[in-house]
Amino acid sequence: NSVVRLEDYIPTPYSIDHVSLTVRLDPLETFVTSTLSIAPREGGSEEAALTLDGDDLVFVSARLNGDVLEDSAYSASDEQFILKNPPQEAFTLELVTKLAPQKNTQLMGLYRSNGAYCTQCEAEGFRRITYFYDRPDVLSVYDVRIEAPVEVKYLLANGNLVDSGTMSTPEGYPEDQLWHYACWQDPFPKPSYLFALVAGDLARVEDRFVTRSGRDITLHIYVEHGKEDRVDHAMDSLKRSMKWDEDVFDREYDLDIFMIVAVSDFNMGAMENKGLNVFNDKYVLAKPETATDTDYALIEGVIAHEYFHNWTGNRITCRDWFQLCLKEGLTVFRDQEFSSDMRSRPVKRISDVQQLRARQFPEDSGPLAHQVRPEVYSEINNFYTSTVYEKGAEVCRMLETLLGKEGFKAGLDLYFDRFDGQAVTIEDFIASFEEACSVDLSQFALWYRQAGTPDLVATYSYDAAREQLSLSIEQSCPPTPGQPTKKVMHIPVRFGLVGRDGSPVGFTSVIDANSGQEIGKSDCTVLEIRERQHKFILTGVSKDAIPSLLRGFSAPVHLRTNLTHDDYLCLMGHDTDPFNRWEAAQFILMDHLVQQTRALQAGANTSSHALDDSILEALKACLMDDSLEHAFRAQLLQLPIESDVGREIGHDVDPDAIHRARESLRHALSTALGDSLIDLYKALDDKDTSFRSDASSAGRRALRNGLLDLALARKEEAISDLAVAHYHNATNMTDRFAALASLTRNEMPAANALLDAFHAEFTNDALVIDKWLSLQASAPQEETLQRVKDLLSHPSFSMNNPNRVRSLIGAFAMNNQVQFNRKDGEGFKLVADIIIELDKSNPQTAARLANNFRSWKALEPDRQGQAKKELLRIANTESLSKDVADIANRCLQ
Ligand code: B3K
Ligand code: ZN
Repeated sequence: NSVVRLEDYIPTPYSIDHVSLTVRLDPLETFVTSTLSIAPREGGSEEAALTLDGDDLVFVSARLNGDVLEDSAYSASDEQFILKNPPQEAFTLELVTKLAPQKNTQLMGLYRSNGAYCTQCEAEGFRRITYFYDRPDVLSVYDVRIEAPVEVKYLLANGNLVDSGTMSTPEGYPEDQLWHYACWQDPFPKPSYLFALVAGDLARVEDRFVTRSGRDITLHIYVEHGKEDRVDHAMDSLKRSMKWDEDVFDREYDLDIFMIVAVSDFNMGAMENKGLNVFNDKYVLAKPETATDTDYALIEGVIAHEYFHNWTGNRITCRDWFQLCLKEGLTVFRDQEFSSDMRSRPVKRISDVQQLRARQFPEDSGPLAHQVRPEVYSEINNFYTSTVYEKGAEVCRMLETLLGKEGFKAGLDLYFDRFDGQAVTIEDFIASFEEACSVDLSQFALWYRQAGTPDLVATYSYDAAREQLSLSIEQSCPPTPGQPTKKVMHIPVRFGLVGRDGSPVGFTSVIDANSGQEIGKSDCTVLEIRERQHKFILTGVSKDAIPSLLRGFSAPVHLRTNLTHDDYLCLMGHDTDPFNRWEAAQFILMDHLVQQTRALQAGANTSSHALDDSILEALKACLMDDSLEHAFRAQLLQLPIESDVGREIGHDVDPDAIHRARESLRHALSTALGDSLIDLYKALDDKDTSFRSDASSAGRRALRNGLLDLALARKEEAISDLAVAHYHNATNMTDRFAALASLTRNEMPAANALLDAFHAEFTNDALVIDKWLSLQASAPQEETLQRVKDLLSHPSFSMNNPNRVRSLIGAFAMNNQVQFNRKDGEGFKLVADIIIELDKSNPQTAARLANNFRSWKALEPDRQGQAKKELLRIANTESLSKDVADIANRCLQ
């Protein structure tokens, strides 16, 4: 079991300054001729052999400086090319390999999707095309010539198109078959993982963007024929991203053309290849009849994310894959900021925190926990995680909170200036901020090196006589694999005071009680927690007040406080920080759910723990408050999800009890809010049928659909009828699918006929069918298991397409806590069966599915036993991929 360690990093002994590739495309016999300009690196060890990476390659031939190499001068296998005694001055090496893209089911390297050729090289896919130093610190300028029959209409690669035309038919092909070629040049040195090639008979949508310095950029989006009418939103998002990066980060685009290609077979969301982004079509295609508001928002965010990589990732890249968060965390932070500016900042923040809690927190609290910047891996593809991405983004956000907007910008500007064109490390990144802001970030840097979600316990008290509010914050961090003890971290806690009447309360100064120093005046908004037990005193607090802590979720921590139920109600109704209003509601609801679950587990019946009237009043007040955004009110309606409740409980988790507790809370809320839900639902009906995808229209739909869903918790026939009418009257997918989903999840009898009708209407629309699959897989009822099994052989399902697999099996394992975690172990068994089968063709996607076992150790003993049995069965499967073996073994450790 070979592992790669950060501490073992050494540069390559040779540089590859230029790559000239000729790719002659053929489904089964593609020839790749790669001519490398190589030179020994200064200070590199003399006479070291040149060892290039390969993966599953068929070697054809090799030449050194134009001469055929003697057999004894090299060795070539499917996974390596070694030139034994390279010249100690610059030389060229020509390597020819042969590929069968049609047979590439891993979707890494060169493969075919719906008849088109495309590539995916990050992290280590380029070595499946040709032998290379396939690592991010080897930067080369690429010239690419693509050859294919003219039916393969578009021939695309990175950079600018420099030549194209017809050519004579290559030997071995029918003489009447016409061939053509295209030559592309990318002037920016790049690592091999950013290489891309796309070729096929696609449809092209064109537009342009003029940069702020006046350069005219051609924009092309390529999609399957017939999908041209679903590209507008992606194109518009791209132009807004380009403008925003100029306005906010001073980053301008650098090539003459920017291309996006949407393909239907793709392992992840999208890929930022220089000048030629390749996308999962799910993150490009949208029209109101087929895409929901959530899809629109995701497309906007992913288009922005990949575009922003041009600077954070491409112009400045990673020295090695341990530094992945250098580009990913920062780019997620940038796309989150973009979406905040395009939409509502508080609503975006709440949904990002919901994501973080749903995905990163469970990872961080289970056997797969790892650092934002890991130090060892056996399969890098398994580290494209929520920790690297989302927690990585939180670390950037904390830097901004600590340094202020200007300080953060100054640090980033220095980073861009200093490291443009280089492959760098997290240390380089941090040093830019330290230097630009003259601060010491050594303690802060622990965020990259320590895994686990820190726990903060805050205790406050008010001394009326002294007019002082004292606040003590204790931090700890639970052990994670390989890290039994943790150092004290540097944690920004944004805060403010709210009076018991709801009005903001001021103070005159902030004293660090540990040092006795005054650290802030009345404008202080952030407490920097730097000690295990850090105490602060706010002076000049003229009346009793409640501290509103961790405003905007200023750090990715788990916070407990001595605030009372009434304190939280007050924050919920009055905090000036919208995030904390939502958070206060969540806290109260979570507290209720945890207690109710415990009672159920102890044998009580469902309504043992009544909901306090004061919460109902407070929720109702917020819901009816027209000064609050619709989207925000919709978020207030969402109860904590079942997996969050499980994590809050932490051990001996019984997903059935959680589900029952949550359903009974929904029922109680629905009943108590009564007609007001339906009245508001009706009042929000927009008679204007023209669809607008903007944030405020989407917010109105979200609230209306949320109200309908909560009303359905009562399971009354009249409300079911209303939902059915909602389905039929819907003029867009958002409303239509919301009705279908609510009827299905609330187990209303009307759901089945509508599910069939929905399928019949959208049979040929794979992205809509994905919604249909995942909705059925997420339904909590007992029959879901059998239904998922049946769907595996449904004509609309295919194990070869990652989107279908994720929609059916991924949704079942991720969104269906009750059925995946069945006590009889059948849920685990089903998912394990799929993982084992899928691993044979697509290990990367199989490993992703295996991640869903990450919380098994927190389950009650019976379920733990069932999960462990399946994990062992996976781990003991013969010829298991490294990808799946790594996840299964770490889960079992
Ligand atoms: N950088 C790619 C992810 C590649 C994953 C390879 N297993 C997408 C992104 O983060 O933008
Ligand atoms: Zn990214």
